[in-house]
Amino acid sequence: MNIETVRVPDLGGAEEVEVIELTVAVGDSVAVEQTLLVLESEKATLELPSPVAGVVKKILVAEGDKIEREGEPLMEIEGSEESEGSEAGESGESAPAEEGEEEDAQADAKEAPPPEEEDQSAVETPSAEERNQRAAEAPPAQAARPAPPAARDRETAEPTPGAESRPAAGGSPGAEVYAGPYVRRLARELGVDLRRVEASGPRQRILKEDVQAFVRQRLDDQAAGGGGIPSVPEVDYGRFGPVSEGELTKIGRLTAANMHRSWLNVPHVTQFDAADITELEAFRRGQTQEAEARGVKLTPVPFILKACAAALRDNPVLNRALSANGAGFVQREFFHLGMAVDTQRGLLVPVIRDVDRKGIWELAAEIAEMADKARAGKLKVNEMQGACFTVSSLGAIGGEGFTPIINTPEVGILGVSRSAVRPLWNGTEFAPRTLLPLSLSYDHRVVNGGDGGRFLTQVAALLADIRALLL
Ligand code: CAO
Repeated sequence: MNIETVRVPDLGGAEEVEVIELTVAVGDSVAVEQTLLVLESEKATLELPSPVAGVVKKILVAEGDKIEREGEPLMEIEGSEESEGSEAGESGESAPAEEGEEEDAQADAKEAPPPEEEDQSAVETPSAEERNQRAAEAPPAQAARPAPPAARDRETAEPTPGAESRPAAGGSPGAEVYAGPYVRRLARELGVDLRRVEASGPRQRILKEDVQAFVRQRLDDQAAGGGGIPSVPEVDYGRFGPVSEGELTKIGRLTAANMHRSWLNVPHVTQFDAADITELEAFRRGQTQEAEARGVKLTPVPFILKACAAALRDNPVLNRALSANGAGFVQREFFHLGMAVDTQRGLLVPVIRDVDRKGIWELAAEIAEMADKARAGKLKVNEMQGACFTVSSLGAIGGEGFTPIINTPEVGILGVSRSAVRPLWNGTEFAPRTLLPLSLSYDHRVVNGGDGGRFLTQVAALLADIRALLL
């Protein structure tokens, strides 16, 4: 068995290098060209490859160590039989010799192919001469993007085990990217998803420069108009007629930001239906005296909230929230409903808690109280938090339908428009019925059309026969 000493390569004029990452531990089996550690000088980073296949016997440095002398021993690797006879020599020899060649050294280190899975010993370690030759021939990092060799598909499907084939942080399993540990750490620190970075290294390997270029591009995009979305050109409206200017209210600014965020992030679908509320309206009118005695105005809104709570109970998908990483969900087991209130200062959404446990009169009183508080600017922060789903009623204002924007992180919102008496075919004739237009917007990442359809159909059915609300 041959012991290979891995040494600090030619530093190409750098005064000192730092060991920024050890990617193997004593006892690890390593393949030829597998990265052993990452060195960084002021100008470049260098992933030091193993000259042989074997087992790490000794590690003579620690992360953070600063090294000034070339040739200093870093690791000892006991070569396996297959790799003996390799002409690689000590890895320190394979680094570029001339000053100013750090970048080449990096390209050189990246140029070396990853070990083949079938027969690692079959991969020849290039001699120092070959390496320098390759480095000289290597295209600049950003200029050329070599086509992936055919073998890459296989590597993607069955990644080589070890540090270099770990999925990117936050990446989904199977979505492999090829990058060294230093690049992965850099990406983690900068919050860059490596799956979105275009690789310019050999075999689609992502280089440090690729991550930097990605970040630069993002910053440029943002400067050019917000996350890559083309900006709306500024217009001098005064050229076309008299104008005046004003400021959005604080609530208006918050609403704008929330709506924009929801619109950009959430794939909205809106479904429409109309509830036959003829019976509900007859019942409601029959309660006029009772309402006066209680001092509460009974509008359709409490019935709508109650129907939504029941439909949420029976269609729990609408009562979910997508988890932060998009891979799971939170199922709410409570039924707090937001209710959009139009105020002078802007749109406010107080939350009516535990709608499923409250009666119609109690809800009617609470809706009126919350709407008054909203209009008087007296809502407390906690009175606007914790909603599962929102109802936005424009019934008192008018309109036949609209497509409400979801109040994220909720996944559904019901828009209610103005009811009207319309002719409805009952099988033998057209009969005058009071129809209430409903529009349900939902987050299509969480809610499918079937879920949305069932939910909305149930809401309409409950409003058509409010006796079912008691069940
Ligand atoms: N169809 C027909 N009439 C309706 C109706 C409907 N869908 N909904 C309510 N009405 C009637 C009520 O019965 C009431 O009539 P009467 O005074 O004759 O009884 C009248 O409209 C006024 O109702 P209201 O506004 O006092 O009370 P409400 O319970 O209907 O609504 C609230 C309360 C807070 C939802 C409402 O006042 C409001 O602010 N709506 C605007 C919400 C909004 O801005 N949504 C858009 C958000 S997205 O930008």
